[in-house]
Amino acid sequence: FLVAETMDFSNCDREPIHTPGLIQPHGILLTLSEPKLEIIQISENVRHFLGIAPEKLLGKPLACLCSKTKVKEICQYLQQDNLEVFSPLKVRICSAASSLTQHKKPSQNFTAILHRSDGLLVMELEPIQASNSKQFLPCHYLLKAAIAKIRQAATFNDLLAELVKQTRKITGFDRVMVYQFADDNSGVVVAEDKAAHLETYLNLHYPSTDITLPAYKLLYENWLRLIPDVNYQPVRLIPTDNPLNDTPLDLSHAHLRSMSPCHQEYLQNMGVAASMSISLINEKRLWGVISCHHYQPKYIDYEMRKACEFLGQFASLELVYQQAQEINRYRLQGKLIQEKLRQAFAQEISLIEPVLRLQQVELLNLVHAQGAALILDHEVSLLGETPSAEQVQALMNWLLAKERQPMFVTDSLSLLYPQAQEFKTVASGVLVISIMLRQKSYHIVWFRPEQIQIVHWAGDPHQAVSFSDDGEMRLSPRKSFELWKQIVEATSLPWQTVEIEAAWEMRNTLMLGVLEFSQQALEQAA
Ligand code: BLA
Repeated sequence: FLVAETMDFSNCDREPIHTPGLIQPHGILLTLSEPKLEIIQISENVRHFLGIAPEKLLGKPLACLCSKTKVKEICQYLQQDNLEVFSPLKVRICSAASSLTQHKKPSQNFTAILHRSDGLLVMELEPIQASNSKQFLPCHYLLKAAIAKIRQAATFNDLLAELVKQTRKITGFDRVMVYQFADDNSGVVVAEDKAAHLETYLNLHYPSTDITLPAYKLLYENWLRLIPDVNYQPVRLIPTDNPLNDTPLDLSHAHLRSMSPCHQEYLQNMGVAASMSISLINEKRLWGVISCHHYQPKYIDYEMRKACEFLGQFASLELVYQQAQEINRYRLQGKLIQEKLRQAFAQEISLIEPVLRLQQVELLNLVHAQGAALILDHEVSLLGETPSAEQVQALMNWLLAKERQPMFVTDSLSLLYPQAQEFKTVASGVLVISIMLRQKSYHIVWFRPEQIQIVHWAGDPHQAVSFSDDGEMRLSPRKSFELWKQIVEATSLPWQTVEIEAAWEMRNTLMLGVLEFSQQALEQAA
């Protein structure tokens, strides 16, 4: 077992999490040959569930565990291309097995989930718990109600809020979050629904290292992952290696796959006792996960898992739709601002006034900035959160000496211009549009704060997440957050393509204004 002190994090991305040779103990995993359906591998806990020594079952036909009719039914299923569509089967362990048992156990009902891996048929058996049938409403009614609510969401943020609320409602987890990935694979908690007594994780950021590349791959390939008891003892497969190729069985698509010790420790340090993750996929990219935490062990049966998986797929489509809507609304808002400006230019004789007369929020919202400076020759006007006029002037002198481009964009100014460290809290990111005409120069500079400031404004994360004794360990969200802070030091949120487009459009509008203005000046002079 790996411990934090001895772990070399740089190797994490190479950890073969898909071939642990181990499963979680809440079900039995067996591999079968085809077409004979002989047992090739079986998990050690078959002893616990059925009272049968695993070695006794190796090489035996599946029929020694269930009725011949059931085996026939399974053989029919195997004719289909996509086993997942026809899973699960209900399997009753019948008297045929009794000759193999050491301690007779009453027969039990299991859900059998089938898929193929490494040339073998993998069968996972999860016991059907009596309490499941007592569920007040059947799963699909709960799902239907949840989807109806989610569909009503009018904006992107409403959608996220409703998604966590409904997921928590149908599953009963203590905490449900939407964790969204950035382009660099770091992430932020963008929505949360939780039991009232828990502290919030909303707006907390984590570095990309908290989810390794193989883990991303598996989250992308499988819509759902359940760890019903984080503190479980892993169970061995007997034999560990697939005899067909003498390598550990690929468990990428096995529900029971044992989790990486890294992640186990992470969840333990967070105080989490059960976890479920549902992938959110946007245009073939892992956009985020619905991350569900419980502070007691919690099992979710296969039917409900399928319902949650469907919820994730539905939410993924809605996210894509709402995101496109949001961009449309944003573009429309940009157009209205440009129109206002054009009209103002037609009436004014000054160049700065029309822009200043825009409402301050409009000018800042145009590119989602916190501050802006307008510079006409050497005259500087400031709006919102900005460096001082002298600092802005010095920045422009540096920029103009360096390059005379119509546009300049960066989300980490101090890397290029070290003096920017002094004002990184308000201006780690800058977006500049410049017009230079007949010896006159005209610039708009938008400023964005260091990312970390945004988190502080949203609520101090140091206050938000506290841990008992092991708050010092690297594998905990607070330590992760510290790491993320170091990574994003003096960096703003990246400027998005639509925002850069909006700034460019603004430059075109200004250009027209400048030309009109100089035309008027020429006419007056004549
Ligand atoms: C997996 N880490 C994950 C997963 C999530 C996170 C969502 C996928 C979980 C799953 O498969 O069910 C991270 N979960 C978070 C974060 C929050 C959350 C950030 O709820 C915030 C609230 N993790 C580390 C380090 C390593 C690491 C240092 O912090 C590597 C050394 C690894 N994370 C790691 C691995 C997995 C993982 C290996 C895959 C676990 C597995 O499927 O076996």
